[in-house]
Amino acid sequence: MAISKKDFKDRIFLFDGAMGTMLQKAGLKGGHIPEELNIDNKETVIDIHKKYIQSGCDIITTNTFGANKLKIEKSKYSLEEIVKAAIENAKEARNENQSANIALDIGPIGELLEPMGTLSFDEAYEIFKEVVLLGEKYGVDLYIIETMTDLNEARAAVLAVKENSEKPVICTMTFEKSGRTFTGVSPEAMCLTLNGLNVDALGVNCSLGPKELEPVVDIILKSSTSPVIVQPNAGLPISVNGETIFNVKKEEFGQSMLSFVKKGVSIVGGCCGTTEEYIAYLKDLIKNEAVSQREITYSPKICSASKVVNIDGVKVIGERINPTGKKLFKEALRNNDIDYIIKEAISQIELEADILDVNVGLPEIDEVTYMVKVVKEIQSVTDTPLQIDSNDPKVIEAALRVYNGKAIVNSVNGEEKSLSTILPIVKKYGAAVVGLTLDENGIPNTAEERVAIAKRIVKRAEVLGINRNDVFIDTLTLTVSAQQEQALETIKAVRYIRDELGLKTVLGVSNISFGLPNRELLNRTFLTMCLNNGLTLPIINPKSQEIMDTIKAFKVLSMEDLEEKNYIKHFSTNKEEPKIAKSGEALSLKDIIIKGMKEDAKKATKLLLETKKELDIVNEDLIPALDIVGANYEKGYIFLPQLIGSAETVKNSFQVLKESLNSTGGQSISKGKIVLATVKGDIHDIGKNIVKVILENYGYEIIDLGRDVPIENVVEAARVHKVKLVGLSALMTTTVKSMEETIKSLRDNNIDCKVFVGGAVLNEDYAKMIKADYYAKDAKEAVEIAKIVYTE
Ligand code: B1M
Repeated sequence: MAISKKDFKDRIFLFDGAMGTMLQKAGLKGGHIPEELNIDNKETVIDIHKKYIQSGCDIITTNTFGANKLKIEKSKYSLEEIVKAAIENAKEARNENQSANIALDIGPIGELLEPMGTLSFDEAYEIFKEVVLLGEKYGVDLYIIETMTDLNEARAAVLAVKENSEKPVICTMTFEKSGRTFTGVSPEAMCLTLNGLNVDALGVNCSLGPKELEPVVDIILKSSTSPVIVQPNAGLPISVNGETIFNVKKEEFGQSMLSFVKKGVSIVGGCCGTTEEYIAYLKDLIKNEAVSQREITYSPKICSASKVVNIDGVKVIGERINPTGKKLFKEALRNNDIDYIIKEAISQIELEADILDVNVGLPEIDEVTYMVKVVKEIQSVTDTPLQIDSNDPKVIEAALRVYNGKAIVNSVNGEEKSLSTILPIVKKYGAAVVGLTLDENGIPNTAEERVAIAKRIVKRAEVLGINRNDVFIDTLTLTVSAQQEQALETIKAVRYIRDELGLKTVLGVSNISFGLPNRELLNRTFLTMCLNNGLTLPIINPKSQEIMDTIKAFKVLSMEDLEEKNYIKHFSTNKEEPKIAKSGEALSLKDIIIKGMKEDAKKATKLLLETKKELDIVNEDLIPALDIVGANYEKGYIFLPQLIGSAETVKNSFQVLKESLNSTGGQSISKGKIVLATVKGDIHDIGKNIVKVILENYGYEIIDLGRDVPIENVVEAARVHKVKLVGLSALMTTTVKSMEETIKSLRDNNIDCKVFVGGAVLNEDYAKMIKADYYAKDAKEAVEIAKIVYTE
């Protein structure tokens, strides 16, 4: 009988092992598309499925890991032919044991999504949807999305299943030793986001051996409200007498998996290197196990892909991304000046906002398009979670679709229309929501009436399956100059919500003081009174130092800032003043690069060119900024999306430098040809591109082979163009080896040329060791080398 969504909560399930390594073992040679074997060598695929079924697994996985439009572009078969054959093979193997279920395997697309790559969320969704529709057409029992490293890609795949199928869906991601995925996703952020999307199980696959995965599994078990699945590798691959084996034996693998089951993991299986023997051994160990109950205390948390904000105390929501009452902001929206908005985001974060409210509602702009754009841009430069602020359900849904994490929706209210349109969207995307205590009759005068509306909102949310702790109640700040008695009613309602309903509260604080002098004083005093009565999420202007200082002081007095650590850190006399990205104020090019403000980079570079030479800008601004970015990345302060954001910013700056160089110093007669390449395995090409432009500027003709260049392409280019000089760049310790092999291949093929090498990872000694003729520290030295070679 086909598996149901409920089954995962009630019993232990055993998945199979890894199709990929089994196919390799069966003789699959590198360079083939493994999914073609569903047609070309179906017996082998069926045999692998049968082996796993015989070893006792409950679910087998189709041979479709790479079956998507992009990955099989070069295949002789269509996507439909491949998926159909894969499902038929699994069905044929199932004749062995009709109780085995068939999961359609969905792997990563193979191209990065924005902002790390160029694929849009919608394109990714469509690619996954195509596969899911084939799964439905040819009949699978469930879907497993696996080996994901980008949370947004995982989200696109989950939505593609949920919107096109009723079948259960499992999603697993792959974590590195650092405890995060390659793009910086934390296990907790994965759980919050995928639980919100209502997956039927989630967890981790591939990555490492089971022991190394334990810390990640422990976090997932504590965080996930969905059943948890674990499918590790059989350790690391090692080569013994030319054969690849994995260093964790089936006994060790099985015992680790059993301990996971005892802790509460309810779906187990294997990834790379786990043959049928591993699965059979594991089956034997877990056959009498029942699902171990886990203690999960649900606390309200929101997140981006790499940062979780626990609403366990006062958290500041920055209010500045909102055109209301802000002339400059309105102008920025009308002029499509995204950098202005990004600056508002960055400066609020630097001033310690925990969450950013995002509101782009202006009657004359297309709010849906703009909201999506702003959400995407903000999440490419920062990992601070967002609050999506709009009245329009279409805007909210469009923003939640691209938001990479668990957001807050601002807001729903007690009106029937609002409840019935906003809450289903909140539920579908797994967001938290602000509940405004007003309804068809407007804002009630008394605290009791507001609390009654709050109760109604919470009840409706719960009916839809939204956890009541994810509803943050806004008891509404009214202007004290118009309705003086209302301030105390608002505060009373805050206290009631905390004490009687046990929920978190939100208030836009500064409304209190409209129309009165010394607004800061009233705002600050009202804020203190509210905080003391339980306000958790003040929506405020982080640029107001007095307000922010008040919150810091409150946290000390309310025992939230234990041992006054944060207070002392902030107010100690010898702390460094942060450089704040104030809107309207010019930042240095270095800061612009560090913050990833792409558009501002061009302006700042042009300005600098008035006082500095191009190469000085490279050496004194670009490289030092990227050094800081690199160090922040290494320390885990920023993650891949931000690293890429800074790299893109440098590209914009360098484009301006290049134009300037070409307009001033270009020389028309070639002094000689030079082949340049960033070596195989390395995609860092900023440095190589600088070297290229400078050499061209000195009159050399550059044959630029690009980055990640195969050894044979370098050899071929050097031969065909009969160059006297080849330049190779490498930025990573791991790719110096590939540089050495490229040099060796040039020598072995008797190419009569000199080789010079460069890149931050090299030095004179390394260059000698890998048998390069010259080492260039920077672009200037590259020119010196070219002069020597071409005047010899
Ligand atoms: Co990455 N990256 N990166 N990265 N990245 C480094 C190199 C790293 C040191 C960061 C860190 O962890 N601290 C680290 C390498 C660690 C190591 O092996 N020692 C690293 C890593 C780990 C990675 C990834 C693996 C991250 C990941 O995906 N988890 C991944 C690698 C992918 C791959 O290559 N297979 C990756 C990806 C990226 C981005 C795509 C995001 C981006 C590159 C964008 C691009 O190049 N198009 C990027 C960036 C920007 C960096 C840092 C921050 C900056 C590099 C740079 O452009 N510097 C870098 C940290 C750092 O260097 N501080 C880092 C500025 C550039 C002008 O300097 O290239 O040294 P440089 O060039 C100088 C000189 O060295 C010399 O002249 C230039 C001008 O003076 N020179 C030559 C260079 N080549 C020359 C050739 C010559 C002559 C002189 O003759 C031929």
